[in-house]
Amino acid sequence: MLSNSQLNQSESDQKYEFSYQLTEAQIAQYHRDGFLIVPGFFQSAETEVLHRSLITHVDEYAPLEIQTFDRTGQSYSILYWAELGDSLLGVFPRIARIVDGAEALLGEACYHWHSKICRKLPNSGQVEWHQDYGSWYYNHCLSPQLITCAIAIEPCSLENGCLQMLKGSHVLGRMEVIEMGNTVGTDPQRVQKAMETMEIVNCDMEPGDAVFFHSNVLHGSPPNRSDRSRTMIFCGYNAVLNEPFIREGQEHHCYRPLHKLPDSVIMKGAYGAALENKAEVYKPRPEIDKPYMNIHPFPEK
Ligand SMILES: O=C(O)CCC(=O)C(=O)O
Repeated sequence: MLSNSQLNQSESDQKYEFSYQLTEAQIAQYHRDGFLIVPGFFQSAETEVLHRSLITHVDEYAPLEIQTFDRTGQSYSILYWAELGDSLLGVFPRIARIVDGAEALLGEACYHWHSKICRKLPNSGQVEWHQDYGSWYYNHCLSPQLITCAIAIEPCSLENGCLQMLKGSHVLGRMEVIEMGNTVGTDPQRVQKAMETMEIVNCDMEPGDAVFFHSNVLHGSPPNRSDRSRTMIFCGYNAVLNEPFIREGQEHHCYRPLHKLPDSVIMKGAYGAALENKAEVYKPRPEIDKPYMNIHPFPEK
């Protein structure tokens, strides 16, 4: 465990302190559009720590990922975790600037829902258009008071399958999900109708850039048609008052106190072994998490 002295803000933290507080204008933009891009939310040196760790430990990390197949049979990889220990993966979702941003946008206190790393290898599949609450509804959250902060670990462009947001679509409310590939997406007829009047925004991002998005905003990403991988970390939060009203099967999503860490934690190296994540990683179980993610058994890698 980290010691209190590591957790406490100290004078040496000062040099890593920037103003990460979201402005009133940014908060208003989030409520209008359903998402908010924050360029340079992290320094590239910070995301590079994560990037290097994933490359160095790929042999431990890759078998813990699940493979998701899109409608065309192409796949991409996701690693999930819900518990937050002191490894790099456990520390990242506790960083103050992310948690404070999530709370400012939600307008209330939150706890960690789950996080994931989505890797789209060269020439890999698309993420179908969906709303996160389309699935999280089935995890027994009464309201869509959930938010995600996605941070680019590698450059993300249309060519390598960047995130795309349908601006303003969070106001449409939760839409039905249907089976696509071995996962689910929002009913394409509804997505197409929404696209007649709403703008698709490509989240062209450099490492360290972040996008906060509402759990009802329609989003997805096109296939990676390039020879460059596209890796992002997604940190998800739920309002404390919105924890699953049926706990059974959702124990990993129930409220746990969220111990925030100083913004300097990555640059100070105040985390445990880079990927002590075997204890933290959660593999969704098709019979319990349906239709939350993969609805067919996961092919073993
Ligand atoms: O990695 C992506 O492009 C999007 C991932 C996503 O939205 C999800 O897994 O819910």
